[in-house]
Amino acid sequence: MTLDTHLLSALRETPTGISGTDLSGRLGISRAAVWARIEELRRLGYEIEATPHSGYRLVSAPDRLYADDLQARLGGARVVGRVIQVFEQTASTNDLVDRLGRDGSGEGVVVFAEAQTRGRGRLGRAWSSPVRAGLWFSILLRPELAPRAVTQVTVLGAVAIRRAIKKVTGVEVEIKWPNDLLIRGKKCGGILTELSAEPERVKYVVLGVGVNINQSLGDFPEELRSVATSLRLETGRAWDRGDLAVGAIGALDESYCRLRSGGFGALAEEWEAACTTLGRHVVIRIGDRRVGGRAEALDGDGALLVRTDHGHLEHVTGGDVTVQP
Ligand code: BT5
Repeated sequence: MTLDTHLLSALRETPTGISGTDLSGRLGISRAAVWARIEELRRLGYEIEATPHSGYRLVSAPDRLYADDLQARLGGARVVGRVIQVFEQTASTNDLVDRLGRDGSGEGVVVFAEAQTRGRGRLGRAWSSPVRAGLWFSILLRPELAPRAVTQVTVLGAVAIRRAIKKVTGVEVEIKWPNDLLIRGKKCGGILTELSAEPERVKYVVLGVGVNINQSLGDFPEELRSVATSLRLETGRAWDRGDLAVGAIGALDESYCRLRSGGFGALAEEWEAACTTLGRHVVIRIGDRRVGGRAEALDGDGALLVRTDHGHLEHVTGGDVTVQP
């Protein structure tokens, strides 16, 4: 834990204020050094009041993600969120984490960017990621899975993000197979799972997550305005991105630990309950191929089971779904 993580934990734990002497004792540094760190946090945009009576008191935090503060708010050891990095801007957080995977970093590293210049979806499609409007982040995972079962990671990502959004904002998000998060039929988030694998074994997975939080309609490119939405547009108020980031990391950690101990069944049930694709007649485009039929369930690998019009059961692991009316 860094000094700032300790300092912000202490400030957040004592909303009425904590004295310089207490902070210096807790952190094992001088009162002058505490003061210097407080000044540095103020420069980052933290509003910290200092009074002789109640000591230092955190009044407000800036609308920017700060890794040490996210750690302070998460508290405790975990897999997802073991290490957190925040970049002001990058091309794509999936690329940064892919590099970490290749270089042998341990799993659980989470990389956020406040803006992405080349955020992407599946099949090289663009993902709009304006500065400080949402959460754009990727996680390095090293699950013991066969490559065909990697859809399990997309499923866990979708249910965890859904759970976090519900907990923080109360909004019910629907899941559209395989990776869309929707509110009233409009897309508010998406998951991009990429992997590096040998034929029988996954080396690492990059789980990329985009969640639209505080965009107004004008923040979306014109072509997305009728199909995309943000939590702010749906609720009429802005949300604290730090709350959602902390909620998302917590939920992803819990779900990932469940997956690792063989608990995919429970995640699949949670997914099925939130999925608007199941029970519907769908057409799925996979490259040049089309599969039409009724979406019935998820199989043990996370593939969608589609009963085709000819009565076959197809296990579909990718593609674009159109739900038929
Ligand atoms: C996705 O792809 O939905 C996966 C999106 C994953 C984004 C995250 S952000 C952090 C990490 N780093 C990255 O570079 N990516 C991940 P797909 O199902 O292919 O959907 C892409 C389509 O969604 C686009 O073609 C647009 O139509 C639409 N779209 C683009 N930006 C959007 C946005 N911000 N909100 C809603 N829809 C959007």
